[in-house]
Amino acid sequence: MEFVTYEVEGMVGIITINRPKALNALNSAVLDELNEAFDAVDVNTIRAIILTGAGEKSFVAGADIGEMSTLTKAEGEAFGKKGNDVFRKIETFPIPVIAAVNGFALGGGCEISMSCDIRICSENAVFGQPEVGLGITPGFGGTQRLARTVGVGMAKQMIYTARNIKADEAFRIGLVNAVYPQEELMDAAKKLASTIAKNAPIAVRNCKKAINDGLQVDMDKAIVIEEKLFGDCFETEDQKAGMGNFLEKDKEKKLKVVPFQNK
Ligand code: DAK
Repeated sequence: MEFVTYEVEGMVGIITINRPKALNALNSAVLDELNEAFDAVDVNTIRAIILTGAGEKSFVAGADIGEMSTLTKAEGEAFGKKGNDVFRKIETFPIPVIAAVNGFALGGGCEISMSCDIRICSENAVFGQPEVGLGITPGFGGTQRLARTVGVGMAKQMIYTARNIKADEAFRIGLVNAVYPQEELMDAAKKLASTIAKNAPIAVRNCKKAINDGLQVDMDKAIVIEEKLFGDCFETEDQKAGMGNFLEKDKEKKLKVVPFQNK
């Protein structure tokens, strides 16, 4: 692949968007390769993914404005669908995806970070939805996911004004969970991913599905979704080993990483 790299470190996969000359802007080739990279993840051995951008300046500076500038209506729709399909794949990916936002996260960059489960960023990160300044609406889910992430009023303000915000403001409004010096960001992302990876994989997956699916329906239906995914954990090796270790009161065993098995 030319624009996306995929590395494995233990139980953590690292996907890097690598087009630094264009500040990692998303063109069709990048979107295709991202799709391929997520397809290549062996979810039976990998338990969390980190998504980041190459270089120290930009996570993703948006959809590729050069490529978009000449699109017809039909091509624009097809480009939107290509992006939305990849973003939805990330959002519904069976294992957690952490966005390590290492600089500009504008337009499609902000949007792809919001399709991840968790966002952390470096101190130089800048978030924004500048689309209305370019004569378009956010097209990769920004109008939907930003409102769900930071609340309707703040999302409307950011989208209508096209104002960029810095890392500290992104943290204050809940767009990112934590801010790190640039040189500490990847280590922090790996530590977070490893902490997730040490927990029971079926339970973690079911939590992701319960939260995602539950948010789409009313509370009565959401509770039923949780009940089913809770029940689904029983009789698995994860549940037997996890509870067994606790009941054995073996401190050593309780604290060690349990080799949980996938279904
Ligand atoms: N696309 C293409 N190239 C980009 C780019 C982008 N989004 N952002 C930066 N680049 C390129 C620049 O053109 C420049 O290339 P060269 O001139 O060196 O060849 C190189 O990256 C370095 O950028 P700058 O020279 O501009 O660097 P600066 O440090 O001065 O500025 C910046 C950094 C991030 C502030 C600036 O580059 C900038 O404002 N970039 C554009 C940010 C932006 O507006 N992004 C949002 C794009 S809109 C839809 C589907 C999708 C979308 C919408 C609708 N549908 C189908 C409905 C999504 C839209 C967007 O994401």
